[in-house]
Amino acid sequence: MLKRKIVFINPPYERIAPGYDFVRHITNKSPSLGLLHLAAEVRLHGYEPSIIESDIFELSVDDVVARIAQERPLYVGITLFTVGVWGAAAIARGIKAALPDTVVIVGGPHISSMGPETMERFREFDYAVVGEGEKVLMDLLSALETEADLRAVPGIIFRRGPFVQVTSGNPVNRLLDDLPMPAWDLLPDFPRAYPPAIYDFPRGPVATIAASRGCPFHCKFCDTSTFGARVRHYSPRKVFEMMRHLHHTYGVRHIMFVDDLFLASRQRVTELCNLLLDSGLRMTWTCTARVDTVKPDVLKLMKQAGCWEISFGLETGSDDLLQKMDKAARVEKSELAVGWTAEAGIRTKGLFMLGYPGETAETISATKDFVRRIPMTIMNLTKFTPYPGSPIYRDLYGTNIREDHWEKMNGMNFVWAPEGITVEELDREYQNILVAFYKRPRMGAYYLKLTLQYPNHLYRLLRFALGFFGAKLRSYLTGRGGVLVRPSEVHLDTPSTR
Ligand code: B12
Ligand code: SF4
Repeated sequence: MLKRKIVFINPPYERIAPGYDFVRHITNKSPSLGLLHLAAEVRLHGYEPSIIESDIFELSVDDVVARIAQERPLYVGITLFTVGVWGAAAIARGIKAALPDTVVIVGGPHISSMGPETMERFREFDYAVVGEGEKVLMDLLSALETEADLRAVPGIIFRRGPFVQVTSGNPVNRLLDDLPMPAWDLLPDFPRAYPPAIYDFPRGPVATIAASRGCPFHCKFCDTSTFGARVRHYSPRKVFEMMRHLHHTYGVRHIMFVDDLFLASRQRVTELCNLLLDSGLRMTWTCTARVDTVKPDVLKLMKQAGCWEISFGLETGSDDLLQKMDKAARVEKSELAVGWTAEAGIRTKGLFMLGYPGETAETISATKDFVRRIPMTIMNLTKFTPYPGSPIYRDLYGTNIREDHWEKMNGMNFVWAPEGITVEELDREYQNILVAFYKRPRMGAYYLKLTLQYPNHLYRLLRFALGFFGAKLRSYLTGRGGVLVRPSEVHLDTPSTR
């Protein structure tokens, strides 16, 4: 019997802001874990899935369409981040032209936050799945194949003539342990082709795991519409088994936990650490945490069990801005958590953003002071972006759709500027904050030591450095005074243009 083919696509998207191309050498190349989960699920039900990671293999829209035309699948499933919607639509149009009978299904964070609007705008997408995809996709495929009434499938969007219909309900997987393991075997050249950002891991190869889903908090810049507020966990035993499988089957040496709240349950983390310690499985790992979820004793245990780095959403050095963001923590708490983490011998990656509504010269200066005084080892600074689905999006745009901004929503473009600051000033401050943090003898010595300890990062670093100095030089030579961003290529919203 011929198997039913389904090709999953992570579409091409603008990953790097114009003027910052050199950043490509050091950024994260993790595959879509969502597609790996979906591929495993459909395979379990007799389908023949494959996965195309466009950005990682630098495939254009035409490349992807040509591959689909060759494979002739019954279905195509595209994952949508806001930044990737236009690329995905171009792919869907190409597929419709080449293979009119192939059904195009979309899902992912952008659909969870702006599904009906997207389906209205892009008629090249046939069906959309809202929220968590495993169960709903299977229900949709089964309804399509048995010609059942689509209105009975909860959590989908489809068309009836010119109208878009949304079915209510958003079934979530309550027992994550029942899901099949992500289909890592379907990824070409896994795990070597998928390194995370430079200096974010000691030794590769690396793989990602989401050990839980959901977050009950409502930080105003964050889009939590895919997994919702209810936190669900894999059991520590299952997480341990996934780690062991990755290690033994693919030689993976480092795991990046991508859960929103890895430390939400200290008991589970403690159990996982004990399993790792008892088994002697010597893998390193990193995770994300809120500053109010760490305590010295757990940190110590995590370190013993291989934890190498924790990413904290520190955001800013200003309490006033933290309050505006509805972050429960304050600067003092952040300092305490980062201090405890350093004492436990775990690195801190600080996640910051610049340009949030209410940002001023004072808050920028507070952030510069803050990043210099805490024992943080790596800093990730994104340019504030109001993602659809985040509470701040509604505050800034109400029910407007702003699809003209979607292609720029990668955290590396300013698509909105706070009152009284220009994009050029923000861009200059963006560089200044990073320089304030990295350009210190202490950091120089630290990174030199790290590079000697883990020389695998050197090649990527050199390519980045050459690119950066080249871009700076070009900026000075063309009279742009060292500014790297090219404002003519950025659509910007300011209070006066809205
Ligand atoms: C790991 C991660 C990354 C990794 C891997 C990205 C990837 N392609 O998966 C890296 C570091 C590369 C990354 C980069 C970016 N990320 Co990111 N990332 C995450 C994070 C923390 C976890 C994602 C994850 O693996 N979840 C677990 C898997 C199982 O879930 P999933 O991928 O969502 O898939 C499920 C459903 O969405 C659905 N589904 C997904 N695709 C499809 C397709 C079909 C056909 C169907 C039926 C269903 C379906 O079913 C899946 C299984 O249940 C999330 C936060 C979060 N909680 O999700 C942010 C998040 C997804 N990222 C976000 C953003 C903005 C970005 C960037 C644009 C900028 C940035 N901040 O770095 C880039 C662009 C990336 C891109 N286009 O690939 C936003 C997305 C908001 C939006 N509306 O676009 C999120 C939600 C963070 C947030 N809270 O604001 N990211
Ligand atoms: S930033 Fe983190 S804690 Fe806040 S809502 Fe998003 S996932 Fe939850």
